[in-house]
Amino acid sequence: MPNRFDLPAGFRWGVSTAAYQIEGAVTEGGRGPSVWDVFAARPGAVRDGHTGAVACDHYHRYPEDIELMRGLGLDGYRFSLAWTRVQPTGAGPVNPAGLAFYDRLVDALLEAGITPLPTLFHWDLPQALEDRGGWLDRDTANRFADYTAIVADRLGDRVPAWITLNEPFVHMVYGYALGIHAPGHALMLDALPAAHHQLLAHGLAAAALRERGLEVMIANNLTPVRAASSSDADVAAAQAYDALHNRLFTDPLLLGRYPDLSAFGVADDLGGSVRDGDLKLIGATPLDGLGVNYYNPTRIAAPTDPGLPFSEAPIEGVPRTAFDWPVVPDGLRGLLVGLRDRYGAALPPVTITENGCSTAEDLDDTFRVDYLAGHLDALATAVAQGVDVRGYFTWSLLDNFEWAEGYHQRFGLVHVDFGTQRRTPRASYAWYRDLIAAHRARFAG
Ligand code: IFM
Repeated sequence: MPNRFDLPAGFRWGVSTAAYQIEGAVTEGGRGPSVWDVFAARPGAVRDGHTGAVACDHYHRYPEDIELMRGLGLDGYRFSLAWTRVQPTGAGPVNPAGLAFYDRLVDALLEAGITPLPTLFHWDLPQALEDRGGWLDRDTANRFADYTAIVADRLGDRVPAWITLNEPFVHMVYGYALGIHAPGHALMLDALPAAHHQLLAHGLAAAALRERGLEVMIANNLTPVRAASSSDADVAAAQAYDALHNRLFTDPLLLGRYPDLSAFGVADDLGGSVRDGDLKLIGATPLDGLGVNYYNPTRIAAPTDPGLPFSEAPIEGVPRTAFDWPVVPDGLRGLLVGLRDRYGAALPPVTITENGCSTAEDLDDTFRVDYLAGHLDALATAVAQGVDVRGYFTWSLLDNFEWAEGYHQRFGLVHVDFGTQRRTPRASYAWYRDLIAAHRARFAG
């Protein structure tokens, strides 16, 4: 296969997953309940009452899944650890069986020649911590630092780089502002302390990782924001949305300050949660890499109701995924160039830690192949335009539990029959495998 994507030597190829979306085995090995176990059990919370109780049964089938990864020729595998396997109540005693599972997973990955890239928190907070306020409670950040130290002490001899949080924006908005995800709070702007406490947790965990000589990353869901028109009102609305979705989670890390949220009527202390010294702490450990999860751009217009300073406008005339998300590959290029322009030398090397699409269940996978090819083209263009991008991890290896959508959205290179747990690689699996091999061949010898 000719290598049409002009990406540099050493560029790293991977896939991404998350614990609650694939592991299943939620009552095995001493695992405690997370907010997602409790939320998914609520009638009406998840489409068709689906839960992650079994998911892809990866807890038992991880050797088969690692064989699939080996078949792709991956450099890296991004997965998340379930905090409640390590500490069933999010604090206090360690659960040896939980740590042993991740020990086995890491060893099996290394044996397959794949570098593990763990995420410490991908939305499955211990329910015991939620009962004490979850991310609205400042102390959750301290608990996260303790948990980080535990797993870094156990796995840090074999795992060089760590992602602290996955998509703190999405977790705050869906979990705390709108109530669409666990833990199901609909607090609107009163959810903002959940953003600050996640970032504080990042800062504390980053220090713990660095003390142990480990590399630190974070994975943010970022979207290039376009104003629906050049009118002052639309442009101002787009700036407000950009501050909330993107800059709230990158400015404190890279510039040491929060963006101006005055358009939301929010002061710099984010609902009273920011204390003296917090911003210094959040930015104190420089990131070794910024993880970018990109799915689509956002088009924003002036507000249509008084509650928020923006409204979302449709993006017309482009293909749409099964999730109805617009497919705009060039948005990835624009996002990356925009990050470089905004943060300059403060921007660490970028890794695309998620990008992919949900499609219909069938195995004719042209849509996914086109999606991936388009985004890799856009990525290569961003690299040619001077953005330092070191790797690409597609979402996802397997069809899995897609949160409030249950098993209805299929993002996998590999189809999963959730009745039998049979894995069947789709056409995009072979396409990605050949792409990785062609990229390597180009630089071999
Ligand atoms: O499945 C999710 C993942 O958990 C976080 N980023 C977006 C993916 C697709 O919705």
